[in-house]
Formats: sequence, C-alpha cells, structure tokens
Amino acid sequence: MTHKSIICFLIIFCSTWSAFTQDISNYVIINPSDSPSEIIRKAAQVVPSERQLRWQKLELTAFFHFGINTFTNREWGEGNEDPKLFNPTKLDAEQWVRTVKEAGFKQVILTAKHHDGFCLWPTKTTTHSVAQSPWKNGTGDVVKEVADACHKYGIGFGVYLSPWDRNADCYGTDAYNPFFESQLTELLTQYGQVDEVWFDGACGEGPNGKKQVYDFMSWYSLIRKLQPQAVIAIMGPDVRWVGTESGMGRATEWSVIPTSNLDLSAIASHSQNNVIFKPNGNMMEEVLGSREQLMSATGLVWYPAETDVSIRPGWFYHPAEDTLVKTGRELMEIYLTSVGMNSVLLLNIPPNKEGLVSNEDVNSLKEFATLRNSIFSNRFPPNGMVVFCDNGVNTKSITDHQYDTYFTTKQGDSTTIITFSFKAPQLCNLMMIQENIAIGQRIESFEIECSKPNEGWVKIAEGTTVGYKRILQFPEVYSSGFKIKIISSRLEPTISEVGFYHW
Ligand code: FUL
Repeated sequence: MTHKSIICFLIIFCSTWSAFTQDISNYVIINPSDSPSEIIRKAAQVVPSERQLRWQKLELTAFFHFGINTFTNREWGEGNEDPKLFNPTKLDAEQWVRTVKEAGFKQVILTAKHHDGFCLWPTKTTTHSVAQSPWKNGTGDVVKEVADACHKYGIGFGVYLSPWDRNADCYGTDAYNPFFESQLTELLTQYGQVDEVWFDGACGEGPNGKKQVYDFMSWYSLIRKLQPQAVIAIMGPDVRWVGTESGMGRATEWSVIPTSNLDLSAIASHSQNNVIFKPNGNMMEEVLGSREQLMSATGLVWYPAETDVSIRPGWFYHPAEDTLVKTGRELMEIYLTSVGMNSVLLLNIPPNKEGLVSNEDVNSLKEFATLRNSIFSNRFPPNGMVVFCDNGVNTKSITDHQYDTYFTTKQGDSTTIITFSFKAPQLCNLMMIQENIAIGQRIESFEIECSKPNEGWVKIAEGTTVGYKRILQFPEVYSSGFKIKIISSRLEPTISEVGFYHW
C-alpha cells in the first residue's frame, strides 16, 4: 500500500472521535515542517475512535475455532472435505458462551469460515456448508446459535471470515471479491449486532492453483455501512495483531504508531509466522511507536494491539491435546503479558467434536477466573482512599469501576509522584496502572518505590508505556509506603486507576 493510499484509507475508514472537535481524532498527518516537539504533541493527542475504546475496555475476548477441521483432526483443511463429516452430536452454543462469560470474557469471535471454505451457516453463496451436513438434517446454523447465545448472555459477537478459500471455484478470479462480499453481507445482516470482524492475513492458492487479490477497501466500506460499531481486526484499520501467537506482548506497547503499520501487504506477509519478532515469542525489546519512529512518520494512527493465543497447542480441537490445555495459572501469566501490557487478549477455546467446550478447558477457565478475581479483589489502596500527585490539579478517590475519572498534573508538567501510605504494611508483588486513553496515551517511563525500614525509599520496579492498562510484576515486598514516579510523559499524564496487589 502506498503512502497516498494509506492516508486515503485513514480518511475513509478511521472514524473521528468527535465530528465536532476537529483536533481530536484517531489519526493525524505529520507535516514535513513539524518540529520534533510538535510531532510529540500531536502523538499525545491522537485518541481511540468510539469503537476502538469500547473494544479496548473489553480486555478479555474469546475465539471459537470450530468447523470441518474439528471432524478431520486437522489445523488447515484442503477445501475438498465432505460436508457429511460435520456432525456434532451435542452442539450447545449456550454452553460455549456461558463458559467464557462466567470466566469474565466480554466478546466472542466465531470462525464462520476457515481457509477450507466450509461455511458454518446455510449460505446462499455455496453448497459447501452446514446445509449439506447431517447435523440437524441440514437445517442447522452454527452462526445463529452462537450469535443468539451472545445476545442472550449480553456479550459481544464477532465473526472470522477467512479471505483465503480453498474450496470456492471462483477463488483467484474476478468473481471472488463479489462472492466474498455476499458472504460478508449475509453474516452482517442476518444475525443482529456484530461487534468485531476478524480478517486473517493468509492468502494461499485456491482449488484452481491461483492466488487472489483481495478487495479489502470494499469490504471495509460494507462493514462500516452494515455494522458501523464493529471493529475490523488484523487485516483491518481498527485493531492490530500484536505479532506473536505466544500470548507474550510488548513491555513497551504504544497504541499511537506511524501509519506505515497499516500496510496490508506487510501485515499479510508476517501473519503466517508464529512469531515475527523474537524466536521465543518475547517481544520485550520491540517497540513500534518510539519518539525516534514518530520523527520519520508521515502520519500517526491509533492502532492498538490484540494478542491472540490458544488455550491448547492448536487452534482447532484435537483429542490428543486434552492433556495439554493451559492451566489457570498459565492463563494468568498470559493475562499479565497481554492485558497487562496494553493489549486485548483474544483467547481461543476450540469446541470439540460433540460441539461442546471440553471439561479440561472449562476447568482451566474456572481456575483462571477464580485466581484473577482473588488477586484483583484485594487492592491497595482500598476503596475510598484519596490519591493525589505532587503537582496535581485534581485528586481522585479510589473506587471500583471509575475508569472515566482521572487525575492529571498542572499544564506543562510531564512528571509527577504519587505517594501511598497504607495504615498497615501490605505484601505486594504486582502494580496495576491505567491511563485515561480517551484523552490519549502519554506516559513514557515510570518507576515504583517502596519504603523499607532503615533504607528509606527503594526502587523496586520500572516500566515504560502504560496505555489502557499496565501491570508490573516485582519481587514480593512488605511495606506501608509506595510511590509511583512518572519520569517522562508526552504532555501531562492522565491516570485513571492505580493499585497494588499480591499473587
Ligand atoms: C491464522 C490461521 O492460519 C490459523 O489457522 C488461525 O485461524 C489463526 C488465528 O490465524 O492466520
């Protein structure tokens, strides 16, 4: 994608935060004459669109990989599978949705069609669908069952529609893009509200050996027209793939990054690699929105990270992986390195051949939820405590679910110190901090100190970006005094939540 088309893409598809306030938008153009400080000021004022802000606050979203592969025990089907193989004997989408909702997940995404082209709904576009299967004598519709369950249980619903289709005869010809648009239209008009559309980057050969050039721009226009609240993820303008399927995000994660990161061909070329940046999946050193990177940008965009990972080794269900389901504790570690690193977690939980989430997965999700709730229900400072910063212009009373209130510093002050004095010493090894990203992402570095008898204030941890949420782990300390020092920030920092915990 050229620079010109990226800007065009931005203008057409990135909705402005408020049509009335021209300065506030989820992208900004950098002029060649902008000084370094002007570029930083512009970066600090880029904010999420409404749909991006809603999505970010979900924190936990779930993927359901389910389809013909579930019955052939494969990860990628070839497209020539017999639809008669699809026959879940106990399919219960409410069980799927209830399971993830009870574990704290706020939205689900279903693989309506994976690369094999088999459609989980009775589409008019192809016979390669559930309509040709023995399940419910061909009258069933998995998309409807999952969408209805999400709407009943009050959680978000999203669809994964693979552009790569190894079954469609028209793949690799001019007829494929309209065919894909018809599939998208069915999904976006027959199942009520859709909150996320997930496009994967795979672009292999179809049954005729040809590759397809995808018409993403038309697909985006269609989604914006039919379901304007839906975020378009990965091969899309609203949500960025973090770059690994390990669950381990970046310690420095900027949501405001150069527009060159919207280059679809670059996203696609990376997307089939398990880990694009580091062989061990650890992207601690990789940064996308540093000051240096902003200086050479021609535009900046709010393009936040989504971390997708499976609860099992594979994306689809395989009986042999029943013993390899990640434990509640492992999921907690993933939570800390995804949600705790300014990302939304998209955890895949693949239903089995019966059409149920297996007991192994249900149990580990329960363990994860119990552990997470026990850690985060025990916060210092306690409810009601007022926190203030050294050069603050306002104070904040700590209460649950008050994300939209925040405190900030005097105009022009980009550093501050927040001091906590607890009545009694507390055992802590986690610190959580949030910025009010509706105003922008600004904090660049911070430190945590605690007071130790005979030693005074001692540094116990340091971090870089915060964004929507940053959770830092540090060796256990027992103290009644803690400080969070904001060392550097792009404009005044805005802090909406802070807390110390133990696990
Ligand atoms: C990848 C696909 O090829 C995998 O099968 C899976 O769906 C994953 C989430 O995206 O690109």
